Amino acid sequence: MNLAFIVGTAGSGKSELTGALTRWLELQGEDVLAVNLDPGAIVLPYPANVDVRDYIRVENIMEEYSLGPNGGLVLACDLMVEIVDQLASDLNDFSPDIALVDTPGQMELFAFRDIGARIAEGLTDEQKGIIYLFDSTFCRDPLNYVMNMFIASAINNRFLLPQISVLSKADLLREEELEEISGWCEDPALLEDAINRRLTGLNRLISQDMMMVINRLGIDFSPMPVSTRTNLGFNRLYAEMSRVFVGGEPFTQ
Ligand SMILES: Nc1nc2c(ncn2[C@@H]2O[C@H](COP(=O)(O)OP(=O)(O)O)[C@@H](O)[C@H]2O)c(=O)[nH]1
Ligand SMILES: [Mg+2]
Repeated sequence: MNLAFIVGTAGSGKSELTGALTRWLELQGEDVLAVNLDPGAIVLPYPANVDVRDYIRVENIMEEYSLGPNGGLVLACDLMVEIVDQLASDLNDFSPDIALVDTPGQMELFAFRDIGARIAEGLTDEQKGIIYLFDSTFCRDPLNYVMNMFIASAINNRFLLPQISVLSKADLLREEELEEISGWCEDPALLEDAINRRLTGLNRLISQDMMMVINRLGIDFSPMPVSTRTNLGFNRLYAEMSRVFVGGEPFTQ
C-alpha cells in the first residue's frame, strides 16, 4: 500500500485533486482509494470510504466544547491522533495499492503541528509521500511563489518524505503567466530577475533572502502544472508518482 498525502494552503484544490486524480487513476486500472482527513469538510467531491468524519466532526466538537469554528477545527485535528488506529484499520480493510489522502483545509493545522507527521506515521508503515500544491492564483506573484517554495521546504523538513510539487488550478493562468512560472522553475536566475523587476522594498528583500535559503537547502521544488478542469498534467503527475513510489511501475500489478 502506498499513501500520497495531498497538502496545500486553504483553497489550493486539495479536495478536488483528490477526487479527480482518484477517478483518473481508476481509469488507468489502478486500485486507488480516496481518504478524507479533513474533520471540517462539509461536502467532498469524491466518495470517501475512509473518512475521519466517521469519528470526529467539527460541528459536534464546537457544540460539545463550546468552541467557535477555528477552535473547533484545532481541537478536532488534535483529537485525530487518538483515532488514527481506527483509521488505519479502516484503510486496511480496503488495502488499496495507492491511497490519496485529502488533508485539512487549513494546512497549518496538519502540516505545522506534530499531529500531521504522527498521523502519517500511524496510518501505515508502508511507503508514504507528499503532493504539495502551489496555488496558481497566488503564484503569479514572485513573492507568493517564493513563499510557497518556503512552505514546501518546511513541509519537506517536517515529514521527511518524498515530495512532489504541483501547480494546482493551472487552467486559471493565462498562457504567458504559465510560461513565466515554468521559466522560474527551470532557471532560478529568471525568478531572481522577476523579483528584482516586480518587487520593491521589503518584499524584494524578503524574497531574495528566502531564495538564498531555499537554494542553500538544494531541494528542487519545481511544481508541475495540473488542472482538474482540463486534466492538464495528470499523465506527468502519474509518471512522477509511480517513479517516486514504485520505481516507475504501475501501482497495481
Ligand atoms: N479553475 C479551477 N478551479 C479549481 C481547480 N481545483 C479546485 N478548484 C476550485 O478551487 C476551490 C478550492 O478547491 P478545494 O479542492 O475545495 O480546495 P482545498 O481547500 O485545498 O480542499 C473550489 O472552488 C474548487 O472548485 C482547478 O483545477 N481549476
Ligand atoms: Mg478540502
